[in-house]
Amino acid sequence: MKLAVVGATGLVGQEILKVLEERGFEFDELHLIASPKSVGQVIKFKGKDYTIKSIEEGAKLGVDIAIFSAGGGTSLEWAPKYAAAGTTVIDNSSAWRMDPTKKLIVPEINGHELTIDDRIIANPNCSTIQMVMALAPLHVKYKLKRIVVSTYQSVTGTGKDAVQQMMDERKGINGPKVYPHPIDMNALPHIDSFLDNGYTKEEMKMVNETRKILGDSTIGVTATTVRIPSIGGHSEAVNVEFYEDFNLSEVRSILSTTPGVIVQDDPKNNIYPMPINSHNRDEVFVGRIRRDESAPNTLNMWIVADNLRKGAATNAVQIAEFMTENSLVY
Ligand code: 2RA
Repeated sequence: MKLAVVGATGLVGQEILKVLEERGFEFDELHLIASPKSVGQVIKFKGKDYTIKSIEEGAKLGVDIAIFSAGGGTSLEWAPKYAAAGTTVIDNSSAWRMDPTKKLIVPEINGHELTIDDRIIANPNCSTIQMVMALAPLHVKYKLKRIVVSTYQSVTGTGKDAVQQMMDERKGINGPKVYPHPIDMNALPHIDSFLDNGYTKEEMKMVNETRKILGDSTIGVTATTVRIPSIGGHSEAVNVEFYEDFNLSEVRSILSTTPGVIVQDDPKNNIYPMPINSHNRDEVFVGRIRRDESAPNTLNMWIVADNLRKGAATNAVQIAEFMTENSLVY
């Protein structure tokens, strides 16, 4: 089993390495690949030195699985080349997510769709993954009609330079800027670029990816995505209308027994999910579960997860595990 991590020096790439180590993912060879500026650098993994290789070199190594986290442009160009060479590509960018010939996978929800013929598998957007993890089991029971979501997203979702901008601002340093406005002590209702319909790409990812993962194009979804000066995870206020009525204790019990979901919902004791607690955790945390008293069959929830973990690295590694455990890799 030859494994490659493409984009190994980025925030998600680094997190993928941590997750591979923590989960004891087994391989015979590991190849770390990154952009030309990092080629030749040495990265330690499990006490062993790995020299960063170029993406061109990586394509010739006959790797079985490549986890890509190198951006959409790189993925559009290189994922098909790796796939043509027999590699199963698990891609963390948005390049393939809405391609009807590619699967968009959250293993706990639709891993069963994967087959040996899937050569490029899309990893969904972070803000979508954590939301569908909590909504999928409720959809099975009560059937989703409409979702209204507002996000509070960590700067880690933008990358290392964004974390640096926030830290620089905090120290009064006038450093390079990633965002069009200050991020520290601010909130930017602007994640990814704006589209002609007035929404951002991030907002439309939440709409389209949710429907694709849940396999139901009739679900109404509307999103407002906001960047806030936090690290450790994305938070989401989610208002969900169902076709069927629910009972709150049953909702709690469904969520409490959903693998990968942890209910933290004891407001009297100030217990609710927060990014400070989701940091470095693989689970999705749900709290503030309450009935929307202004509308029938409607629920409010607060969903928090480490966007670099379940929102990116962990989900990608889980897909790799699913493919190997089910002998779906050539
Ligand atoms: C963000 N969703 O947080 C993105 C990262 N994929 O900006």
